[in-house]
Amino acid sequence: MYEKVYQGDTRTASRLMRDIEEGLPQARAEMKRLYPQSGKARIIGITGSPGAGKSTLCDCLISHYRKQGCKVGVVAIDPSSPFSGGAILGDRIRMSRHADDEGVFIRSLATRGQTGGLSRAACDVSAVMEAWGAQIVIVETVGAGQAEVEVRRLATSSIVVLTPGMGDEVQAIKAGIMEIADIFVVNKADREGVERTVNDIRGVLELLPDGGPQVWRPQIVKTVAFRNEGIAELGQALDGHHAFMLESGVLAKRARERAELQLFDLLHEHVQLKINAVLEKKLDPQWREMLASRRTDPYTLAEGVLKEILNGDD
Ligand SMILES: Nc1nc2c(ncn2[C@@H]2O[C@H](COP(=O)(O)OP(=O)(O)OP(=O)(O)O)[C@@H](O)[C@H]2O)c(=O)[nH]1
Ligand SMILES: [Mg+2]
Repeated sequence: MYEKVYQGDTRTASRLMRDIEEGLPQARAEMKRLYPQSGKARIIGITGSPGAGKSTLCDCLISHYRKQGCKVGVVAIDPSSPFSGGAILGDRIRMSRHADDEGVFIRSLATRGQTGGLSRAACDVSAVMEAWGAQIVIVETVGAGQAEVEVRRLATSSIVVLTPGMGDEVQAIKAGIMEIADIFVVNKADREGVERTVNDIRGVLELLPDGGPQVWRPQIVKTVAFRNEGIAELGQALDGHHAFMLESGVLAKRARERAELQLFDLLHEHVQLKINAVLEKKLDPQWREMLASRRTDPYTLAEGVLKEILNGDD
């Protein structure tokens, strides 16, 4: 029922994504079927502070890869902040020139505050995009926090976007928060203070221990995204990183880790659903009262819930 996904039908692909989110068995069966074919797309993560220019860069990269004849999927992660509605809307507008392009597939995802939930969802979405034909999947998240870390695990190349005059952020890199970048983009290079920011990043990178030829040295690229400047260089840096990942065997290693993580996330989700179901039954007003008045204790209750889950009477 999802055959059209493989012919590049965007609507069917969207439906499959929705159905898998809703946990429909036929969607899960389809994911099992397409899994062996997936895992070949390049997944480019873009993170950075709000307003750094991630969506604009994303738009530039879409054009860059479309010119090379690649189909491109974009996953925009909604940080579920009060601003996110606007941000996502803005993203859609900024990328709207690709809206009618059948070779571009843009999809927003909401974070649900649950560990692993986001990477699980992003994993599924990018697998479907791949089945739909995407050779490149770009994942945009607002920097800082769990979402960023989770997306990093999914990406084959990670871009962290900085802008001039972000002294504090470079400090954050120093503190290790952003040591995760494969490529640093200093966007808004039309503004004052670019060289200072570049030098600050360079200074931090010099502090990294030389890990030898098996360890990638992060690169720095300057861009003016809204004028499409520096995008060819960024494309080159991305190609360079990808080639390095292939040759060094890191790509294969990351793919293994990703598959294990996906297994872990899925199991986590299954178990969580079971816990919720049992708790819903067990935690009636009487139990709540007993717990509150300490006539029973959470230890005993947890053991009881666990027993019920293990007996698997669902
Ligand atoms: N001066 C300057 N402005 C830019 C540049 N690139 C993007 N902008 C502008 O910066 C603003 C934010 O750009 P976005 O691409 O929405 O940034 P973002 O990081 O996706 O923002 P959020 O998704 O809201 O976190 C927009 O008004 C862009 O036009 C640039 O190179 N120079
Ligand atoms: Mg954005």
